[in-house]
This record gives sequence, structure tokens and C-alpha cells, in this order.
Amino acid sequence: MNTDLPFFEDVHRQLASDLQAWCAANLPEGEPDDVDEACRDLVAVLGKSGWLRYAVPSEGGGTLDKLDSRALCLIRETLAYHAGLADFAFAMQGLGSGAITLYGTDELKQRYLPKVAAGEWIAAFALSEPEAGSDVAAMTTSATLDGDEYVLNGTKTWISNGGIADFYTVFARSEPTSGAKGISAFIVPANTAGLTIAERIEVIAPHPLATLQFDNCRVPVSNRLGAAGEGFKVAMQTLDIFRASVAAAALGFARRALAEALNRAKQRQLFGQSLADFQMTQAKLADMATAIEGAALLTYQAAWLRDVKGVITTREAAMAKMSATESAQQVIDAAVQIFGGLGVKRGEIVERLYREIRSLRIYEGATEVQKLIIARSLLKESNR
Ligand code: COS
Repeated sequence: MNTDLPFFEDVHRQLASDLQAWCAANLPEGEPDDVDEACRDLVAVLGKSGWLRYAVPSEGGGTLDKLDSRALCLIRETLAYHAGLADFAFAMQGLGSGAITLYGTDELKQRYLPKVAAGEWIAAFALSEPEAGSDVAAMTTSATLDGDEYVLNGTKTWISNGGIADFYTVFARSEPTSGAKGISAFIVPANTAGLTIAERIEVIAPHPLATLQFDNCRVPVSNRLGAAGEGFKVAMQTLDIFRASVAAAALGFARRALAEALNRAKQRQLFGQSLADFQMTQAKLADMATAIEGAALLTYQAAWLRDVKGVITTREAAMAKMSATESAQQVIDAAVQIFGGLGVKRGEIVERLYREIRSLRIYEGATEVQKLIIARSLLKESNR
């Protein structure tokens, strides 16, 4: 991590150094046997230690006045460097409660955010559907108004924390329209009648993931986040914040891969010299470090623009996410190559990173979606 960049203030430098020390002392290496239990424990310990207080604003028990993009990014970069599952646990508390922070009534903020910050309630974000992933506006889950309740029916899938969450931020079509218009956002407590876990999904870098089924699941109108029909905007604005933090997590993985590769290159002897003595290795290391620093600049620029300039950073966050996740994949692949056979052996850090980085190029908007967002923004600007 490079906190000498001009994007940071003292509060960020202190945060990064405190968290770095905490991670080294508290986060276990390796992958747990039971990811559900590990995630619950991680949320609890991140809450008790105060780190989750950066996932919500001060009005909801947070440390800083508002969601601070630079703090979110620094925390994710640091956690990802040490343990991907800890990064996941932190990120989901933020993403799962982000729409409450942005659009919740005072009552909802007071009910949910302090519990999220304390690590007492686990949050989740339920947007994707089997036929509506990248094209999220194609969603068909319905929310029908019935008196002072909405009745939800449909399926959500690829839901992180599905199965262990205490509540879900759910997006569903509440108006008889198609496309991005007519979607609304709701908080649905996990124990609501009619909400079931239809399937748990196993992935290459294990974390809690599930398909949710809504069958006549009733939530009060007061659980709606934002106005009726405004849900697409609620989702996109939440993603605008957290996409930059995905870039930061990728940076953390990539920095760890480079550190591991440097150690390995110095230690490994072959053909009468160390692996690091070969120019071919040096070229790899140079490319890895340069890619990392480039991605860091884009990531923290996006965060700084949002925090300090107060501008809408949809395009910058998309650039950061695309660049950092794609380059981290290359960096980690190079680290695996430097490790040789050991690089694909289960239990090796670079092997774990190789599996962990892959989904970051897909979730919260695949690279192809980020390209669409960037190009559309450029074209719109050039028409002005
Ligand atoms: N902030 C605020 N409003 C936004 C917005 C943003 N970041 N992005 C779009 N909108 C608004 C648009 O301005 C438009 O409003 P108007 O109709 O009033 O002009 C409306 O939302 C629809 O936007 P758009 O036409 O761009 O929607 P599309 O259906 O073409 O979809 C993409 C746009 C592809 C960008 C969107 O579907 C997307 O992000 N997909 C990926 C979803 C994702 O990240 N899934 C992962 C889930 S979490 S793991």
C-alpha cells in the first residue's frame, strides 16, 4: 500500500497503519473448512474491533461523517492483502447496507446501521437474477402493493452472504413497466415468511453464496428504500461507491502476489543462480509492480474525486474496477508462473490468490459492463 499518494489525509494514513498491524496480529492465513462459520466470526471480530464502523456513516454509528471512499478502499486493500474472506466480510457489510445509508429513512438507518457497524447483523445485496445479471434492468422479481405491504415474488441469485445474512437489500419491479424504470428497493429481514434459500452455490474461492426464492414474501411499505420506482438509481448509486472498493481489493491481492513472488524469486536457486538473477524474472517483476501502481492511482483518484470533489464518479469507478481487477489477474498469474509447480499447489498463497481474483472481474459489473459505462459516459460528454 502506498499512503504517500496526495489523495490521502492523516486520518487515512493512520487508519491504514493501524489496520495493517491489526491484520498481521489477528487474521489467520489459509482457508477455513466452514466458510459460513468463518464469515460470521469475521463479521463479529471486524465489528468488535471497530473496522466495520467505516462501512456506515456517523449517523448510523460510523466513525466518519459519511461513507468515505478512500477509507473503504484502504480497508479493502489491506484486508485483501491478508485474507480474502475478511475483505469479503467487510465489503458485504458496506454493500448490503449501502442503500440504507443513501436512501433509508431515519428510522431504518437507526434500526439497521448500528447493528451492521457492530457486526451483530450480517447484510446482503440482492440484485442479480438468473436472467438479469449484466442486464440488471431485465429483472422480473415483482413487488406488488397490497395495502401497507409489498408482496415479493421471484428469484435472486449469486447473492453473497445468502444463507447467513440477517437481512437483504432486495430490488424488485413494483410498477407495471419494463427496463430500468419501475424497480424499487426494499429491506427484507432474512426470517420473513416466504423467503427461502433455494440453493447454496459452491465457487472456486469459497464464500457464502446462494439463490434466494421469494414466494408471497410480505414486507411493510416502510421498508422501501427511496421512492417507488427509483430502485435502479438506488442500485447504481450504491454500486458507484463499492465498485472503486472492488478495485482496491484487487490491488490488495496483487500486492500480496508481488510480495510472494519477490520472496520466491530471491530464494529459488536454479542454473547456478537465483531466479531473481534472470532478466526474464526481472521483466515480470517490473511489469507486475508497474501495473499495481497504475491501478492504485486510478483507484484512489476515483475515491478522492468522490470524497473531496463531491462529483459523480460512475466513470472513474468503472475505470478503476476494470483496470485494477484485470491487471491483478495478470499480476497474480505472473506470480504463479514464478512459483512454478508450487504455484498451483493447494495451500500456497499464490494458488489461493489465483482463485480469489477471478470473480472480481465478474461481480459488481463485469469488465464488459464497465467498458459500456465508460464509453457511454465519454460519448455523452462529447455530445455536450
Ligand atoms: N447513478 C444514477 N443513475 C444512474 C446510474 C448511476 N450510476 N446509472 C444509470 N442511471 C440511470 C440513468 O441515468 C437512466 O435514468 P433515466 O432513464 O432517467 O435517464 C437509468 O438509470 C437507466 O440507465 P441505463 O439506460 O444506462 O440502463 P441500462 O439498462 O442500459 O444498464 C448498466 C446500464 C449496464 C450500466 C447496468 O445494467 C449495470 O450496471 N449492470 C451491471 C449490474 C451489476 O453490477 N450487477 C452486479 C450486481 S452486485 S454483484
